[in-house]
Amino acid sequence: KGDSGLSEVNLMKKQVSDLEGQLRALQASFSKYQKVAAFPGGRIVGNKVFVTSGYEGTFDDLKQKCLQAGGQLAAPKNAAENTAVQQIVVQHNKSVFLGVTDIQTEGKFRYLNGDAIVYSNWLQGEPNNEKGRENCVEVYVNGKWNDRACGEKRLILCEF
Ligand code: GMH
Ligand code: CA
Repeated sequence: KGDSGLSEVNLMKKQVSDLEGQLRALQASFSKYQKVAAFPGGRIVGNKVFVTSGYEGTFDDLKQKCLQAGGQLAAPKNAAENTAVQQIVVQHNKSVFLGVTDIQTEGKFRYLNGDAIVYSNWLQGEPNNEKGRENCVEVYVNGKWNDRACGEKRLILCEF
């Protein structure tokens, strides 16, 4: 048992060092694809990547396109994420629609999964539900949020 125990230890050492090599390769590969995701106009904040394709459309259109790509409409959940969204808006000089609406209950803004929002950055005086028909949320170049009619066309911004 003594000998076979030793060789088992040696086998495990070999397996651990193989895994270490594989992990290093994966880390290098991941780091490269993070850069790919952020070039030329994407932003990485923590584990989240914000990317636009430059497409413009209505809220339903944009939502569908982000889902189809395996992501979802951008929904910044803190100031750092909102700044990343703002930078993309500035870069394109076009407002984006967020993955935030009050379609379910007027005045109660939620993520697309139905959870109540945990962060917001409303412009003073917003949301004002102008003419009673603003259930979507756009981000201005100053990073501030405005509720806006979902049928308007805005720049797509997905998060992955
Ligand atoms: C109204 C006014 C404006 C405001 C818009 C905006 C539309 O026209 O209150 O000052 O910018 O609504 O909220 O979404
Ligand atoms: Ca408004």
